[in-house]
Amino acid sequence: MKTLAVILTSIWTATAWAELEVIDLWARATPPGVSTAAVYATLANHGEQPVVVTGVKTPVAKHAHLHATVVTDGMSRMSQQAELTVQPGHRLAMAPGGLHIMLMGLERELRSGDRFPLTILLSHSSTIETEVIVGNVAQMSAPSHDPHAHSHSGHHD
Ligand SMILES: [Cu+2]
Repeated sequence: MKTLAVILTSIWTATAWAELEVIDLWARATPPGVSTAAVYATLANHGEQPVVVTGVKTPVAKHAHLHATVVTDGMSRMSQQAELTVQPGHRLAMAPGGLHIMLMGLERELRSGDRFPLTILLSHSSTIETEVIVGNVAQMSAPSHDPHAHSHSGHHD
């Protein structure tokens, strides 16, 4: 019975994070010389327990933080969030002007069409390996026929 209990525990641990779906993960392309970038995604919790995102990391940036954009006295500021909780059955949308993942100290320029890995850290030491696509929402839903097209329309904050 002891062995069975251990197996059940590890199955629960393995499936706990799988309940979090990461949808439409994308980053904004960066102009040359800019060392910060924002990453957006929608996190959907299909499980029955709250999922707590405690951090993010990626090889393309020295630091990656969870940020919220807050407007105080008409001034838009970003504040770092220690963690984000996605309640069971809920979706947490990260979007321009709101919650986002902030990359600081970029190791390279992010060009439209690039992909890079990003690890989402959850409580209980579990992680989700994801891949970020560089571009904008319009480009992602309707890929351009010309990969060298530099359309900057569709950016909106
Ligand atoms: Cu930010």
